[in-house]
Amino acid sequence: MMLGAGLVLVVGLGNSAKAECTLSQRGDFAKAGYMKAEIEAMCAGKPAAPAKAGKAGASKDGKAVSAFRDCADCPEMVVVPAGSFMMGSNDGDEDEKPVHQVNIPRPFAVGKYEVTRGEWGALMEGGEGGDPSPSPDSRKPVESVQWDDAQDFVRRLSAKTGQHYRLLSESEWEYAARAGTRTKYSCGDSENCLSSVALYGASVLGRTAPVGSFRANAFGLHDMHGNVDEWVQDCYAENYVGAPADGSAVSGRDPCDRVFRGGSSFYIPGSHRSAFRDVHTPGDRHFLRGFRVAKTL
Ligand SMILES: [Ca+2]
Repeated sequence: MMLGAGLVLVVGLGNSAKAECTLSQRGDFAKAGYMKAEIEAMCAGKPAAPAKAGKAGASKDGKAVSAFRDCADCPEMVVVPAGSFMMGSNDGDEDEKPVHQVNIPRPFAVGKYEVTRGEWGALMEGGEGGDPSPSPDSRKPVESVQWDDAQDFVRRLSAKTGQHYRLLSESEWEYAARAGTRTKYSCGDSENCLSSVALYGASVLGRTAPVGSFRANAFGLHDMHGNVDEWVQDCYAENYVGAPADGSAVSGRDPCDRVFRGGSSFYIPGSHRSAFRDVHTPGDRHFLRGFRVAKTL
């Protein structure tokens, strides 16, 4: 297992969790725009403050990204603009080819963060599935979520709000992760930059960070790289021959193997590339796998 440069977050288990940050991690928080008192709070295991508008949450034109919620306990959402991008990579795995253009025809909303334990618990009380991490921190991402669990969550969220919530399609996810870039990561090609936007190479005790602990991409989205893997809607196809070019999800026989994206905190940097794909059966429940929601506008 490759260890990220200085990004080991050491957290004790149990309700008396004690957290410490390395100097390097404190530096990453500072670069992400957090003030000293906020960094101390986060390193003491308290929830992360919201991203800094105009810094972590700035759009490419420098304007602050606005976020919204449809209810007090609902995930915070960011509007992603329509646009086109080149999906895939010629420098990655075979299933990332061929590189092809995808057109996202209209804006849609994306969860600013991975779905958190708090959001999961508020909506899924009495529901099936989901096994939040042993950390008591409600701002950490929910883990051990089956693809079917995620579907249940978006169904309930849609019913509660009267809005159309869903998972992202795989192409929407890559579009949102790239945020206008064609580099390996949203911040560039280097592992050094990855450490400013993602928790990766973590220790077993500090395996996830509160959402929003790292710098947002140009769309104002946090943790697209790292922290927990994120289920998307699509059935897995072994390459992009004949793949949808309009942002829609790949459908197939149900059940089919489902795609997840972004890499988790245990993975090596190459697994956090914007183009990297992973797949499992929809009933698989892995402790570093969660999701984020999308909303059709
Ligand atoms: Ca993630």
